[in-house]
Amino acid sequence: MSDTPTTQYDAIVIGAGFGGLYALLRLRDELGLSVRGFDGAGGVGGTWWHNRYPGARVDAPSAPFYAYTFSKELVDEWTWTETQSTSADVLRYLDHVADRFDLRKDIEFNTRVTDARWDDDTQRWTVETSRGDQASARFLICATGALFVANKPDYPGIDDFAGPMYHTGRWPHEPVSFEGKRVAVIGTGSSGVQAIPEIAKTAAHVTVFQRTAQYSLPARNRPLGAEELQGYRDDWENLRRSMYHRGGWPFATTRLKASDHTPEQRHARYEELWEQGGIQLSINSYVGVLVDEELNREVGDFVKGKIRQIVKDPETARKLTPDYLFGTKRLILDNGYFETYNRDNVTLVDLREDPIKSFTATSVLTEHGEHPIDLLVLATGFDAVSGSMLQIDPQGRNGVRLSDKWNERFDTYLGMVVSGFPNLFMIHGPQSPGVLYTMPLGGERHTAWIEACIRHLDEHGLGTIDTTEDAEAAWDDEVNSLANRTLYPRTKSWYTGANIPGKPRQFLAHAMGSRYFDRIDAIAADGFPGFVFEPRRTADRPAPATV
Ligand code: N01
Repeated sequence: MSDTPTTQYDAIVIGAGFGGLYALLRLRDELGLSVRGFDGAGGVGGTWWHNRYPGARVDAPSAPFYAYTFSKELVDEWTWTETQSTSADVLRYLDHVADRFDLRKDIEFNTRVTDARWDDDTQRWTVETSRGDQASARFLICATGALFVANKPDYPGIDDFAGPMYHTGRWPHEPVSFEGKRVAVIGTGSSGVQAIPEIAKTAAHVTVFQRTAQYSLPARNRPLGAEELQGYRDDWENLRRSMYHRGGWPFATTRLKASDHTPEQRHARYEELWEQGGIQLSINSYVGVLVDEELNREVGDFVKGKIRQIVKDPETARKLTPDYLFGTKRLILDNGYFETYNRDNVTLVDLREDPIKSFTATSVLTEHGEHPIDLLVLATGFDAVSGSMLQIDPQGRNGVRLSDKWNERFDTYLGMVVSGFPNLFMIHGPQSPGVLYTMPLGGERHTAWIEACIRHLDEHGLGTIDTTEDAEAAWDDEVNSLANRTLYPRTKSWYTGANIPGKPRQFLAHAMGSRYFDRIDAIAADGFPGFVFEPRRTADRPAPATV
């Protein structure tokens, strides 16, 4: 660390997305702490600041639920216009939130936290930033994003390609024109599936390079009428309550069992839910789609049948047919993805049959051919969940780095704290529900827990909170045993770290969203079992920072 003078705060919040903005607000306005936020981006938005690729939308029927729930006034004053919000809409909303709650003045934008180090003597974290400044605080809140560190494939010669190359997760803010261009898209996860139909509308040609065929359901996005939105506002308390208890969404989850219906009745139900679109087929068909393999295969076969119906060329339809268990990779919602393959200007290359060998300045070379291109889009995903924390790689007690601690497993307690890293809290960390829950609401609930924890420390004259390896081992058992009751671990996905070469394989999320949050609330109410505390060594809070 440099010798630059260090500015003192009570808390530092890394990240100005949904999670970080709310943590800043609560810690500042409810606890009265001096708080400094940092974000490498030029404005608020977190993941949304960077994911502005064509077609980028929330991958759920989002409005008005993919938003903050804490303020009824905010719900009343914000008008969502479509059922599946665009990236631009979400950014506008977060800009509004930042202004409404006067958050910007406490955030340094265009400023990455490049290092963080714990000092046991002062019981404080010191961070260093990309501007070469230092700041120190009792608490380090890491709202660094589950889908932040872009994964760039290391194909031979990829950097020899002379045309523009864009990663969907790092999309430029200037408009990108595809007009008249031959475009290659590598990757068919949510980002690729959202982007491909939009790009195909204006490009001369789109060649899609697919490694794994995906399940995707029709989003059935539509305008959200004023009356419908008002209905949600009027019923907000009920909706919010059901979001708390239904995996983060208020939509009814079915109690029907597959055995309640005949195969014909089940098929009719799948048809109906397919027509309704969104995540209905997965959450509202029958209990246990992600647990019961036979049921899962039946639902998966139904979707495969739909792909065959939509895609006119049987060979393309065959290549687009997934061969893994339904929903065990992140389920995708699309607006005309499979239909796009009926266009004359779209070609699919199945990388399992025709792998990429290398790139030239003007083309992609595969085993069986050359594909001349003008523009390359990498929709190749993220070093998910753990990647953004490891990019900072904080140094905890005894000089141990997080990368030392996490070299074989991403151990945490409650998905929020790591032993040896006192007073560091992760929002949406590994082994918390994160991406399996509605993230804005999950961030609110994590923040409420952190707030309760800081109150507990202050009320009891405590300086540090840490956990133990025993608590982490027990948590690891719990997370694994829950995951192993589902079909998720059976598939290679970013949920299990399998998308990144060399990354430890581990199911990265706690699979019981709402019950997880009830559980951590109970732990807080119970006096924080599984944690260890030390008395505060400095009597006074540092004076509020002057900057
Ligand atoms: O990333 P992905 P994404 N060569 O990892 C392929 C969220 N999201 O950016 O399946 C060739 O899902 C890879 O192939 P495979 C959402 O939660 C949210 O699309 O690993 N291909 C896959 O097809 C989503 O799940 C919103 O075999 C390579 C694709 O690239 C998550 O972000 C909107 C490759 C990557 O798919 C990630 O989605 C959009 C290689 N070397 C997305 N490496 C919101 O609502 C990877 N692939 C916030």
